[in-house]
Amino acid sequence: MKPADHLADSDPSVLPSLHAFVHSPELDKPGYPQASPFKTGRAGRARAIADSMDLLSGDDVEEVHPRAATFDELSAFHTTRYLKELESAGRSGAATPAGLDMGFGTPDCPIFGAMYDYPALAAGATLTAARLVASGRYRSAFNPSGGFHHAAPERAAGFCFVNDIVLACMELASAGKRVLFLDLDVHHCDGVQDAFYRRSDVMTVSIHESGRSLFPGTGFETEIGEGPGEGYSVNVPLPVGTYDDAYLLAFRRVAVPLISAYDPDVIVVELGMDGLAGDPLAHLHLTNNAYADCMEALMRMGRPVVATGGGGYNPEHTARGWALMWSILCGRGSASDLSFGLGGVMLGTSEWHGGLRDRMLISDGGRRETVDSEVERVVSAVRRTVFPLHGLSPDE
Ligand code: OKP
Ligand code: ZN
Repeated sequence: MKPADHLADSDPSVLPSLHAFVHSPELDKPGYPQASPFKTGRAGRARAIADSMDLLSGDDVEEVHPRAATFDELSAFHTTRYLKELESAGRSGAATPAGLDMGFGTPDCPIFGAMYDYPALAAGATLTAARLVASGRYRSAFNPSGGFHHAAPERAAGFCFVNDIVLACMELASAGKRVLFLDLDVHHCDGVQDAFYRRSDVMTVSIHESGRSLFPGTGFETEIGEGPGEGYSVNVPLPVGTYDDAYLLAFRRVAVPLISAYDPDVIVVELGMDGLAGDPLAHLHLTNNAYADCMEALMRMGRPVVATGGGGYNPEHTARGWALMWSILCGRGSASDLSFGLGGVMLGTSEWHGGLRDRMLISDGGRRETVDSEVERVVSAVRRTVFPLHGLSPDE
């Protein structure tokens, strides 16, 4: 089929109607050391906000408790010696020289008691989400405790010890699915991109703050995949100060046409909330409306969706953002927006009488022009190099 045949949204009536929120109280237990900016409590907070808005009840919603991924399951991507070092560092509280080489004991990936168990459970939750969706009975499944996109087969990095996303994408691809991975975290998904750089059965699309100003320093528009994977790794690096409309332009002009042309069986999306304005680790200027608008467009593409959390270092804004993401994933986005502040039935129970969306943020004129011209440059560059590989025209 020609790409143009896929530009229309598929008929949503053929999609299954169940939605799974994958979480368990065990994932709320303290994980990383106090001093780490990575707060595992965000998922439970998101769950509590969603619950307070009745977004976890009804015939079409299930709360699913995951089990930990087994050593064998983790070995699908990570090496045995890495997993053994991870296990023993957690148990003994110290890394061997080999463990230090694997990235343990850095400020981002410190040694702590749960450094094997927590990532194994988080990965089990993402695998559970992927399996629910692969069963054909679920429209969406969300593990807010997932999204560890930096971990490599034999290396921990950027708070990530086990790459749950790679494991889930591998499993979906092994089941014969055409997988689209979309990464909306403010950091480039280097671990996921590297895993599939030479493959065309998993396409990765990452929209992030440029590696010129942010960790991990990769994800430039020139990285487009290699060999059989050429055109199947896509990067949209954004400048400091990128605001909602500029972000949405990148999403609409790059991600949407490419996803339509790729025609995936399933979409996996990483929903790091660290692009929000004021995030202590990054420098974009987004509101959660940008993430919400992207997710609504993604849902309209009519494919089942596996969603994970990710970064987000203002815990309260991140939790509210994930509750908002869940409202869209479970098909109640606009309803949960409108039922508040209007004397709606949920008024008595909700923590969020004003709805989950942020106020708009206005970006000042000078800053805006600088951002616009850089975003336009990057968007045209990606369209010029990647679009023709998918039978798409770079211009209009
Ligand atoms: C993880 B995720 C420099 C410190 C950089 C890394 C942040 C990792 C973010 N060595 N810290 O993508 O939100
Ligand atoms: Zn991040």
